[in-house]
Amino acid sequence: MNTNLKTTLIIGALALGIVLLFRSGSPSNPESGAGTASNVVTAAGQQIVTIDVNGGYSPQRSTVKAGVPTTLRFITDGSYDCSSAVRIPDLGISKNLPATGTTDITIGTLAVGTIQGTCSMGMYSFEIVAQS
Ligand SMILES: [Cu+2]
Repeated sequence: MNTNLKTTLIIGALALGIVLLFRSGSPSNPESGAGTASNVVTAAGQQIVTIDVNGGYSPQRSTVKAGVPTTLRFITDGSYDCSSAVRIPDLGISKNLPATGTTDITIGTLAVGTIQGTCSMGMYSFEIVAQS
């Protein structure tokens, strides 16, 4: 009985230690660091901007390079709110996204400046900032 209790305590302490080690290791993961990872990936001469759509747009601001072919990749996942109806008036874009899925919208090359996008009601917004 006494030995069992000791064993239980030791196993419990070890498990707690492993959990703490795991948790303290997480924030140093660069991909999960808030605000540090970019949502813009450049591959084969074009840049892909990934935007999560669900009750708004995340991130709200994306920074891209002007003059580089650009694709906006909207990710929906059970997004039944109006943010799934994307409007980018500056580019003449109006698109209804599926409730769940990946939708690429090719927008060509941007000039230096900021493009505004919104949901169909103008309630949620995002912007694409093109820099030289
Ligand atoms: Cu809306």
